[in-house]
Amino acid sequence: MKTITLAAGELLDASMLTREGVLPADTTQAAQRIIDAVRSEGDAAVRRYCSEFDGVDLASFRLPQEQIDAALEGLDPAFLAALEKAAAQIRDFHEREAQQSWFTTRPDGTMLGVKVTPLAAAGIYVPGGRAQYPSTVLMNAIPAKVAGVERVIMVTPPQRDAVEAGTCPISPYTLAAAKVSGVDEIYTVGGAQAVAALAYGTESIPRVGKITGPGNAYVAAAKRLVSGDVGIDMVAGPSEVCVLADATAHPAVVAADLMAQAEHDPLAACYLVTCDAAFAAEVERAIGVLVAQSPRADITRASLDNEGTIIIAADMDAAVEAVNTIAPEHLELHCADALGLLGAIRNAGAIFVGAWSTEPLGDYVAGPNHTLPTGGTAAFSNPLSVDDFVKKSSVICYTPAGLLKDAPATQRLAHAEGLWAHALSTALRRRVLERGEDAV
Ligand code: HSO
Ligand code: ZN
Repeated sequence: MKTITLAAGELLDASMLTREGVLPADTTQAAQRIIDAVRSEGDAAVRRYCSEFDGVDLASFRLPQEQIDAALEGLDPAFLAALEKAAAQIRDFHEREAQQSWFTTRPDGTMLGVKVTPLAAAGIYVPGGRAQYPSTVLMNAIPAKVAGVERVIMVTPPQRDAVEAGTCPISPYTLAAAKVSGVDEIYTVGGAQAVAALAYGTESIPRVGKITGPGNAYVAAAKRLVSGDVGIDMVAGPSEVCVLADATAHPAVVAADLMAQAEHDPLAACYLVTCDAAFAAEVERAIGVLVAQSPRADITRASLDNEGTIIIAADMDAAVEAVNTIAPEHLELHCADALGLLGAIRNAGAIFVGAWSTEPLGDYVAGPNHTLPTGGTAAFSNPLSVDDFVKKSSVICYTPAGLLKDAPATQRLAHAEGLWAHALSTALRRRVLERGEDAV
């Protein structure tokens, strides 16, 4: 890990941090070509890319319902129990955050409000290969279902070996998570072609209102390109954790939590912010011991070597400001008065308060969503939530008394904007109400 030591009175500047995550131009161009082909040729183009990129020729993209239903058979009961526990707690949390339609009335009887309507269909992208997480299926599908989305559609690349062996082309863990969280349809299609199919629809893959979920660079580029024509959640960068620790923290525990993020990806970014250089040295020593025992030592070391940063601040105020400048995806507070610091934290995707609240609890079972803003975007954006799967309509319902009250101001503003018929629309109604005349 590299160390940045801030002098007394010095604050961390964002330019001191290196951040990966810019999509290369040729990836975006390739994704655009795939999107154009899927838009104009539909299933034929999707089939061609599945064969070219995944080495798989599929007669049909849709996974038969019997295979989804059979997903739980033969799986380790302890895994299933853990999955169901996680699903129940994620569902409970997201039910609490769901927003209701609301209405208010003025004394003149005019009613105003917001009508909340679920999207008709949502598409969840699940990556293939190694970074395939059942927990991510739960974190995307459950909020959609809680929102009331009728068709939750999952897309994921088929596993070539399984297709060749004639077995189910999707990992049983992923399928089990889909089943437990109520996914309605699964299509064994991945890559930019899956994103394009969900955005514009093909003969066999339905068009959706929103596409969520992580993916490789082509998927990220495709999501960015189709956004506007369809909603997207966010284009997620590498995972991040920031631990803010004082001398009361346990070095081995902090080391394990940094490694839990580092093992995701060689580009994952881990930050340790503290005022205590001796404590930071202890953490580095503990990492050295623990990483040697990890089956993912290569990824973990690569991440900590490339992206790991220790920030030694002169005092706690500067340490907290460093956290706000980093605006990490995950923040852990390992300090004597962790809860007391909460008010000062402005920018973080998820805040884990106190030494017992380790980040992997949030990845799996705590309940809040683990899809969080990365790359500093926690300074202005939100965790994935039920809100991502609904849309809102304003409702305006005037009474005659309300119209008479608000018509003069409307007419005056309309005149100021030079919009004659805008003024007329209220003027005619006033005339009807005041003189009983029918307008023209
Ligand atoms: N920490 C990851 C989510 C995850 N971890 C899934 C394990 N599985 C990004 O928030
Ligand atoms: Zn994780």
